[in-house]
Amino acid sequence: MTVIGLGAMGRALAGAFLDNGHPTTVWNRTAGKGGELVERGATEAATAAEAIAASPVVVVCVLDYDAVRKVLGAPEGADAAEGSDAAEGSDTAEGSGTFGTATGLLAGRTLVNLTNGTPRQARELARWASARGADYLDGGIMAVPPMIGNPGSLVLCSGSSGAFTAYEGTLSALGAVSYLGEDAGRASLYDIALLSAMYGMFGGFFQAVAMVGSEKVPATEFTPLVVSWLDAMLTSLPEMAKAYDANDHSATASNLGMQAAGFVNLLDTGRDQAVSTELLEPMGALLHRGVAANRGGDDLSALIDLLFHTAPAKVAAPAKAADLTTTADPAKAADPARGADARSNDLGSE
Ligand code: FVH
Repeated sequence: MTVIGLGAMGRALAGAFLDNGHPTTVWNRTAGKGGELVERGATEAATAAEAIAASPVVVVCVLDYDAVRKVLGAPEGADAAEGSDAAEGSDTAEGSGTFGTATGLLAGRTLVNLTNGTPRQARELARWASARGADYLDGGIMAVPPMIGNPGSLVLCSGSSGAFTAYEGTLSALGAVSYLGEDAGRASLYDIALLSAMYGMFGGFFQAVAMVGSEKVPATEFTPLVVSWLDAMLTSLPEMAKAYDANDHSATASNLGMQAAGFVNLLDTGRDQAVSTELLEPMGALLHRGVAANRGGDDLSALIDLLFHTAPAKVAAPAKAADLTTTADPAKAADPARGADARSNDLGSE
């Protein structure tokens, strides 16, 4: 294995490969981060090119796609996708000193990019890699570095099914691995969606702590209540998902109109307590839009419809829960062709 990028996550990935007995070559832009891994048996390459040349599988985990492109010598945007770039066989934008001549070395190798990015970036890089004879797998790591290789770590993968079949076992050193199909952008889409849910939760927590903090209630005293309340609310998500997929938001014990009226109190209390309402305002506006769109009698899940700028033609069938928690069989990959009938969303004031 080769691991490019030795930040907190790259070091954890390389460590897990070593722990599982995979000979591992590492490289990082700034020297000096591979010491502990070398002590554990890794080989440190002098350039990115040398690292790529060392292994059939090259895992890249750097800050963002700009960094990926610099490391691989891939141009940005359409040029990257079309494969008519000037970088082929030449040095990267950063010159040959640290990076080496990387692009021409990818042919016949599998590039596994675990850097966070957008579905569009993943698809462009997949086309760029494919034009250079490399198999491409994109991955979303649903774990923080200490979780890598331990229970609870999940890596979402999509892209080349051949590469996934060949290296699923190797990648499982990192945790459970779930394959989401040939579309290289799918893993990133799921990753971004899950992070969206996570940031919503953290935002709610920050607001709650600030709210009670305005009267000097310690966060540590209040947080157990937040945790048990969120635990209870989490149980409503599968029902909301069912309502959304069925386009039937009628079953409700807590209708949207009632919630819109109550939400005003969250904003007013923030103002009274001198706590910013910037995290709350978007949800308040969406609730208001729901009421304006005559959805006040519906369940809160009706708000999901309002988030689309254009009505989605199809909604892909949901993956089975098992697909996301266990090492998946490619045959079980989510298939957009299984999509439900076209939805007739009321887009409210959109
Ligand atoms: N850490 C986490 O909690 C999350 C968990 C989920 C997945 N993310 C994503 O993983 C990618 C790497 O994150 P990281 O935690 O390793 O990040 P850092 O510790 O900040 O290390 C950044 C590495 O990227 C290298 N780098 C930055 N810019 C460039 C560049 N222009 N060319 C080459 N390499 C570059 C940096 O190198 P250096 O600064 O040491 O020279 C580090 O190796 C990321 O996509 C997360 O979203 C992590």
